[in-house]
Parts: sequence; C-alpha cells; structure tokens
Amino acid sequence: MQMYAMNIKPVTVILLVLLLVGFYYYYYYYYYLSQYRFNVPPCPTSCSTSEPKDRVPDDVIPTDYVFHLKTPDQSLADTAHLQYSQPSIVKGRTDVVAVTPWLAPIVWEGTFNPVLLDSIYKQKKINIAVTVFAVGKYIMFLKNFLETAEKHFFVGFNVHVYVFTDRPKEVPKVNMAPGRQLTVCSVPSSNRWQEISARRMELIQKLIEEQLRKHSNYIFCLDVDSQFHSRWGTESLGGLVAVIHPGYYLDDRGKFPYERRPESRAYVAHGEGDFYYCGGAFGGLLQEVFLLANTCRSNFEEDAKNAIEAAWQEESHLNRYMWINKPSKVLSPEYLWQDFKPRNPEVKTIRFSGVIKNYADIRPNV
Ligand code: UD2
Repeated sequence: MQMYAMNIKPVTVILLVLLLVGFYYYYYYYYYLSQYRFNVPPCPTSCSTSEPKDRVPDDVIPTDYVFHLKTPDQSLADTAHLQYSQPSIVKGRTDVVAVTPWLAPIVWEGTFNPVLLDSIYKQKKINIAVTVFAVGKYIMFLKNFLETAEKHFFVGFNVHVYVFTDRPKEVPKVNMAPGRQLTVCSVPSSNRWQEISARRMELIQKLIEEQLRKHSNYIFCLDVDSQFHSRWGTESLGGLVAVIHPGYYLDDRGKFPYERRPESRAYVAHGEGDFYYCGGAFGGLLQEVFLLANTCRSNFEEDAKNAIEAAWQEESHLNRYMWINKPSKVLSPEYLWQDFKPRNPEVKTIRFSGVIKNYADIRPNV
C-alpha cells in the first residue's frame, strides 16, 4: 500500500507540471493570435507609436462584407443589373495609377462600374454611418453638407448621419429619403480649433463602441465645410479607406507636411511614407476605423503629455497610422478636392470638395 502511494506522487507531480505548461502555451498563443486578428502589424523597431490594445468584439460585423462580393440575384425578373459592360484587363485609364504598391485599388472615375457595385451591395443591406462635426461657427456649413449628401452620397442606401455640435438647436431640418436618418450628438465647444479637430478621434471611437456596434457596417468621417457634387457610393467601401489629399499628390514625399519631429508619435521620417492623406475624409469597416481612431487618439494624448502637438493635429496621426497600417482602398482626390483649386485634367469628376472659407471669420482662435 505504502509503495503504491510513493509511486503515485511523482506521477501526479509530472501530470500537474504538464498541465501547467499546457495552460501557459494555450494562453500565450491565444493572446498572441488575438493581437493580430484584425491585421494590425507589429510596430517596427523605429516606431514609438503605441498600438491599440482594445478590440471591438468579433460580433460587430461578419468579415464577408469586404471579401465576399457575390453576383447579384439572377432570379429577379428585371435583369438590367446583370447587363453591365465587359471588363477588360488591357483597356482602361492610362493617365493615372489605379493600384498601390501593396495592391490596394486607387479609385478614379473610369476604374469601376457603379451599376455592378451597387447591385452587389444592395443585396447585402449594408448600413453606413457618417460622422460630421459642426462646432461653433462651423454649423453654418451643415445645411449644404447635408443637402448635397442627400443628392450624391450613397443614394438608395441606408445612411445614418451623426452630427456632433455644441449648437443642437441650430441643426437645420433637411428632408431625408427613406432609409436615411440623422442623430444630433451634443459636444462641448472649445476655444481652440486644433482641439475641436483633434478630439474627433476620441468621439468617433466612443460612438463606434457605444452606439454603432451591431447597427452599422461601415463608417465615413467627413469634414463639415465640404459639399458633394457627384456620386460617392459603394465603390468607396473597403476595410480601411483613405483619401489622397488634393494638395500634394504631384509632389515628392519629402515635401509632404508630415510631422517631422521624432519626439512626436505622428513622426514620419524624410524618405518614408506613401501618400499624403486627408484628415477631412476617411472610413471603412467599423473595426478598422475603431482601431485607427483609438490609436490616433492615444498617440495624440501621449504627445500632449510631452507638450507636443503634431503639425496637422489628427491628420498627422492619421498619416502615420496609414503608413504603418496600409489602407485597403485608396480614394483619389476626386473624393476631396478644394473649391479654390482649378480641376486638374486627371480629375474627371469632383465628387466631394472643401468649400472656400475665411478661417479668421469662423475659427475660435487663429
Ligand atoms: C485640414 C483637414 C481637417 C483636419 C485639419 C487639421 C481636410 C480637407 N481637412 O483642414 O480634417 O485634419 O486639417 O486639424 O483634409 N471644426 C469645427 N469647428 C471648428 C473647427 C473645426 O466643427 O471651430 C471641425 C469641422 O468639422 C471641420 C473640421 O473640424 O470641417 C476640420 O477643421 P478645419 O476644416 O478648420 O481644418 P483645415 O481646413 O485645416
């Protein structure tokens, strides 16, 4: 009996050790894999950017919204949506580049078929959220923004516009088509425009976390001092979507107004970077925009603790983020032109543009 007990002890100890080692590996791999679930690449060694730790739970949206594009329903009596022109791999735009070096599409007029794309996304019954901030005197831009959005932005789709303002009573009444709605969110005013602009990331992150989960599939975050001129639709949908800034796309990247101080978490060194993207328009799937907003916000706050504000506030942080986390779709400057700029020949259509404004009149500070 005693001999039996003595033999049992080492076996029990070995089993316990094996069990503990098993648990350790299970947790290590679970944590490791969950870090990369949304394709957030590891930080390069030169990078001081803190990568986000918070995750939106998996149930926000099924991944097939990006990758699974299914031919529209063939059983419908009306087959007009199937009669689109034949695609070609040798004929098309030759005056612009329509793909990035990491093989993301760059969307220009003439590179997509709107009828085909709409019919694919129509059957997915997608919901699109839009954020727009109209704080202080910027409320004056809201009416035109909303009215032109009704005419051109995802016409025929479910669109929910979230207006963030300190002047809720001044939000204009704009007739919206069925399936489209507007929610006003009150935010405090500020006497620094830089803070208003930069705080958007924090509020976008909170909106996704607290309200959009399970309601929306995609989100676009747009500047209010802008207007739509022609179609902005399903061709713009993607995981992480960035818009090329109209002011710099012909320049050498050395001239891009990236944040150049290494002390800042928005830093991009000379000789690095891809494109210069707009802070005034970006979007994508909820999870991706959540990660972007969360990272930009925490890096902005970290900079503030060290008494540094990036050259172009959240636009600088966004540029840093998009350099590390390559956008899966890039929208050409058709998607954010500037009204004071004459149209360049490669820009066949202007879809959205920043209106002419007098900064001294509308900003709370200079
Ligand atoms: C650029 C960007 C902008 C932002 C900024 C840097 C474009 C077209 N614009 O524009 O997105 O990255 O650089 O901070 O890429 N706002 C208010 N009230 C204010 C001030 C700003 O509501 O008093 C909101 C409003 O939605 C506005 C946005 O913040 O559209 C950006 O501010 P801006 O238009 O004054 O910034 P701007 O022209 O320097």
